[in-house]
Amino acid sequence: MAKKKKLTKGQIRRVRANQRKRLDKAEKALDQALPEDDQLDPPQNGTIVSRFGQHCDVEDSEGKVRRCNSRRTIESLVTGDKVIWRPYKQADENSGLGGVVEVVQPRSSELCRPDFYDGLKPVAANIDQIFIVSSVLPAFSSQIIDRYLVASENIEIEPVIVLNKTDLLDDASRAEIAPYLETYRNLGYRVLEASSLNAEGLEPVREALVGRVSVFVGQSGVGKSSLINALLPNAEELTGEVSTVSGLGQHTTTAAKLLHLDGGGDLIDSPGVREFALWHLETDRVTWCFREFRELMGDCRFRDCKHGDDPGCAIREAVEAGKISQQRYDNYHHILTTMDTDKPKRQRPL
Ligand SMILES: Nc1nc2c(ncn2[C@@H]2O[C@H](COP(=O)(O)OP(=O)(O)O)[C@@H](O)[C@H]2O)c(=O)[nH]1
Ligand SMILES: [Mg+2]
Ligand SMILES: [Zn+2]
Repeated sequence: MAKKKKLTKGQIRRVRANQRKRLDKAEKALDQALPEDDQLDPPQNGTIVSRFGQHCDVEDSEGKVRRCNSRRTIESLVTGDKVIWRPYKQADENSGLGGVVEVVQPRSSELCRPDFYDGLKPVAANIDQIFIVSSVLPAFSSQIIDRYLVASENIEIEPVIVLNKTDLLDDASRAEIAPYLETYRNLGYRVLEASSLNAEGLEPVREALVGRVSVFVGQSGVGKSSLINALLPNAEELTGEVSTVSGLGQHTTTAAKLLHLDGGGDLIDSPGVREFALWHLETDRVTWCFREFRELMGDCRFRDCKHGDDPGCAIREAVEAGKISQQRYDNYHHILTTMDTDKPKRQRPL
């Protein structure tokens, strides 16, 4: 096959300008498809409960949900966003659309996932609690939990660790996992144990959710959707078998969906937050996100201490003295070494 000729910088610029023009034109056409002012009711507040491509479901103050599209001035729209929208006076019979999102309110928090091509992508907005769900099938991984903990610490949102599928634990696996859970509890993290299958341990989970906006994260297959179904019998979240080959779940939840808890509080099931973005963090920030390392950060002999085998490293010495868990220390270094390879292509230096 003939080798493709490389474009010159000028050619690349022209191709890009043409693409931008086409995009502008398409977006203008989209906007023109939106109804005129006189076809719309006055603006009102709403919450995005789900988002699908160009469309989203907006819930009004009475709990009624309408499928909407949005103005092209809106850059991003995610589940949990507070918006100002206008209902159509008459729903569009062809498209099923019933309103237009006009403005997104500033977010109090934003949970992002790394997208290999687009960099950071928001998944949920205005959350105040992150439920890190884990299990024994797929296998329990403190490495994954620590990554989620770092991400939670970084955006300063309280994490709660939930070990689901306790019905699958036997004496051996219980003994293996217990020290990890103990480490997290000693660090001051809330750790809950539950089984969505036999409805054990659900009450403490429910109590932790009341009055908060929580997002469920964790590997596919750990039982996030099952837990939500057990907590909210009307939720009807799709669940999927864990593959016997890979030990992982299938991706059954397709869009992040916000659901209401009976006693007040919202929860968001997330399909896309298998992994939080960490590659954009500075090394020092990752160190800071390990909360037991935080207070020791100024105590190392050298200012540029890598907290490895550097002489006089306060963090390593704390590990050697048994004050910091070896596992946490190993996971910390593992996170740092994988940060560069995790980077989306665009963010990597050429
Ligand atoms: N044994 C057991 N299986 C569970 C439990 N919770 C969920 N599962 C199963 O785990 C699989 C994946 O669950 P799902 O909720 O889809 O996981 P998600 O990908 O995290 O949303 C399904 O086959 C569920 O039936 C549990 O508490 N115990
Ligand atoms: Mg799911
Ligand atoms: Zn150090």
